[in-house]
Amino acid sequence: MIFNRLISSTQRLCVRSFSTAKPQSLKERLREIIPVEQEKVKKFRAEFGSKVLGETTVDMAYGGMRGIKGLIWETSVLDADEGIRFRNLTIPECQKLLPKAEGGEEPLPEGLFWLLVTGEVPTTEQVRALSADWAARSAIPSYVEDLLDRCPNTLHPMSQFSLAVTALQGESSFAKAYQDGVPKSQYWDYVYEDCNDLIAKLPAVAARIYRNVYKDGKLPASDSKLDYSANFARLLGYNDKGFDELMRLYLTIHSDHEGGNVSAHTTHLVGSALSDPYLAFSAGLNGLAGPLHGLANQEVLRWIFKMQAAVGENPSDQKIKEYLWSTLKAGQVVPGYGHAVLRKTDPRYACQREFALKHLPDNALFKLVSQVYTIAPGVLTEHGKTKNPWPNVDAHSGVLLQHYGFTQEDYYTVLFGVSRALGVTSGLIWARALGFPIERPKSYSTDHLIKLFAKK
Ligand code: CMX
Repeated sequence: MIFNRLISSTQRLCVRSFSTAKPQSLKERLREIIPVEQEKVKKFRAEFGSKVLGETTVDMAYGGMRGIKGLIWETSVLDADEGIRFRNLTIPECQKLLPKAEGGEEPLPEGLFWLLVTGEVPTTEQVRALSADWAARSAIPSYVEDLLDRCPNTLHPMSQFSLAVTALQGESSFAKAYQDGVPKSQYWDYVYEDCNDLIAKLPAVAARIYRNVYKDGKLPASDSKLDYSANFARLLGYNDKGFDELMRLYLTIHSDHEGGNVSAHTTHLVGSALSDPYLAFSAGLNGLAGPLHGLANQEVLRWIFKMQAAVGENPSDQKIKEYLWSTLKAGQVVPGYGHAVLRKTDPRYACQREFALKHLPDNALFKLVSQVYTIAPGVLTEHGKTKNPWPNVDAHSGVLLQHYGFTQEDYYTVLFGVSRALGVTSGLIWARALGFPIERPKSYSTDHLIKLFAKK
């Protein structure tokens, strides 16, 4: 009952109208919401803190903690069948409700960040102000530029990305404030500043890596009049309204996927030691760089190209089926398929497919990916191992990028990383606002468990 009452008080806050001349800033709004949420959590825990969330079996402990309910993540929840909801909004609802660029149809990731942080859909004015705020924070220190310029082109873009984010740590307001003895009640304020600085600086870092590795190393100046995605596109070297729209959609949908995935959980875990957001996010990036997680977007493209070489142009369904089986019989995974939580087609795949149907219906690679979509679930089901034979986000993203001439697939996970920052930093802000403690789950050795269960 108490809980319901608190939910309604938060909802009342959510429907406030914003009619002042200067739009309320994200931080001002957050300052109002945090005490309400702190009180809600306090009362909820007082009443329900001893309730059981679920049991832990021995297989769960050995099986990557799949299904163990042991994390709080405020910004999104993933349903096995429906897919992701960002603060209770599905992807199509976000596409409809979040503010757009002038003449654009896809949501602006700035608006998604506002939604993740506050639980509220921002106005266009609020989003424009956030774009301007990020533009003002976007410069990166020269030592980070030097560091990236010294990296060999052979160093994977994700390693360079993580390296640069760790190096940006020298900018952390939170680390400085902590050394100065800031009280716990103010942690969120400094973490908020770091998170916004970090997000703002990522396009300059990511584009520098791209330009160094694949182009002549020269970058244009940031354009503070453009939204985050369009400016990022220009830094990368793209001046194409279609690509701007793709970036807006891409950066929105890759942002958050509740708290248990490797990049989100790693960022959350490292942040719980009060490592600042730069250190926490660079750790998360190292997890995203794994082929079973974010690097799968690179792996998908490599796999598709190898398949193309093997099956030729306009392949029959039978040829694709045989190629899928050859991958599985070689003991490899089919990249872009399967998921630890989802049991249906990922709505992030579905919305990218919609984008392709609208903007590139005749693209040969899109047709091939669509053909694989009609065959792979059947083959994976027959193979009988994966619990989810349906495609995930990574099965589609590369095809869209290739259409716009963005052909360097070993860079694709960096784009995923720029987007993932929006979700995991929102999580960090709330973890500090709600005073979450250092994470420390209990572990056992096999011998201990044998003694516990099999001693007689
Ligand atoms: N191809 C072949 N085998 C697969 C498979 C796939 N796409 N997906 C799962 N399997 C296998 C697993 O390797 C596992 O085999 P073993 O029993 O031999 O270990 C078995 O099926 C059971 O796995 P699961 O419970 O269905 O899946 P998990 O929760 O363990 O793993 C995931 C999830 C995503 C790592 C897995 O489906 C996979 O490896 N997919 C391919 C890589 C990929 O696309 N990753 C990106 C995910 C999205 C993201 O994070 O970006």
